[in-house]
Amino acid sequence: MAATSTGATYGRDQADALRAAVTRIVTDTPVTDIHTHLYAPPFGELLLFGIDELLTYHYLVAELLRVSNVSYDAFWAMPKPAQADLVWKELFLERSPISEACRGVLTALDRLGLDTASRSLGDYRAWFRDRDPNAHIDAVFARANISSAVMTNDPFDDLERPTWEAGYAGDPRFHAALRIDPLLNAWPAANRRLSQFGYDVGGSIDTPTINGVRKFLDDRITRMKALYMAVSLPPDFAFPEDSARAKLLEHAVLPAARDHHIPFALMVGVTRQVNPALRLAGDGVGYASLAPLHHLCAHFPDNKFMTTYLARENQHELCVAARKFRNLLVFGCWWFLNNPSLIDEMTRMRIEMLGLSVVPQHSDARVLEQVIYKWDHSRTVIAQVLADKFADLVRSGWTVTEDEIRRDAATLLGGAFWDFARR
Ligand code: HDL
Ligand code: ZN
Repeated sequence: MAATSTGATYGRDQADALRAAVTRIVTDTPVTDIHTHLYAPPFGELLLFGIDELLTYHYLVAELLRVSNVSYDAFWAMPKPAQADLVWKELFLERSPISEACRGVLTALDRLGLDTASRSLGDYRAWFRDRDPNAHIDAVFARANISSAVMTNDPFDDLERPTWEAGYAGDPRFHAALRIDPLLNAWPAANRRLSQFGYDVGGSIDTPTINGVRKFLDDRITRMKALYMAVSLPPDFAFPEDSARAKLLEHAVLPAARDHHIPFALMVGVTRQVNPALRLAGDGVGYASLAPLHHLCAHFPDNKFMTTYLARENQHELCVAARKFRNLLVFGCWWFLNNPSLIDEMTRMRIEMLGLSVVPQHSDARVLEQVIYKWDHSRTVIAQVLADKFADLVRSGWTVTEDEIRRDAATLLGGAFWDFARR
């Protein structure tokens, strides 16, 4: 919900009123959540919601298995409600839930009107049991003040593909993003799948195979109305290099993104399955070179690159890279960076070096109600940073109107993305 403007103007003598106005406006400005793992209702069980899903989020599983004596195998053998019971007991009752992921569950419950002081898991389960998915999405998006969210759509996912093939016609609350990790990171298996899908691809990456991959990408981008294509990449991602990934990237993926005028999102620095026993919670992080990104931005000027890096140590040089390349848009405090202390550090760095030409945050939500806490916590930090920056401005004698603050907040909370995507 966006409130109407008061028409006020703020100068150096209205510092407190300015800070209050920035906080109110950042809270009131709807956001486009450009990277989530949420799904529109027709995707069925892929759309996760409710207290048991919130409590068994892989961030909490990792934290539970640090403090619990239960074996990995015993935990995975439990039914989900029993897993949630154990998380609740170990991380919320026997220890105060002060980690960001624990605190997030409580923020979500509280903002949905549930009494967290009761600590009654049974009451929470009963409340979620009665929810109608469509109405619940509207209620949750309203509380998170989300105008729309972008899904992560994997054309190789056997659970997701049938919904597209059954004629899914879209949902204004959810946009699609074509996620191509299997194609770029596991070519032999993807090659076999593309053949099964009926695309003319051979074992070697020659011109006919490139053309077959390109047809696949064109088909999926068009069918999904994909806002962008995305891939997550390991810390040692290299480009150029003599590899299947590099050939497919140069000769199929980037030409397709260019011709469809959509960005290509590089999500760099994830070391998959450092501890496989943790399953989805088993991925790690590594420092990555920015050389491949510099090369891609410089040598493919007609492509638009969105990027987020997973290592804290990459963040400053990423801001510098974005200053060098107008076809590069930095986004989000991804995954292990999505914590208030790091969101603050990164958002300050980004605004100081990039002004408003950045996307400060995405939620990465996997469970519907997580968008409430991920955006509540992030808006609080983004508002604090923005208020400080506006305070710096008026300290120089500059004045700023409420409409200008609203304009700039809208840029950070979606406008910069949409301008880039539509450029
Ligand atoms: O690759 C990704 O998109 C990551 O966000 C992973 O899905 C990760 O498991 C995650 O949920 N991070 O928040
Ligand atoms: Zn993600």
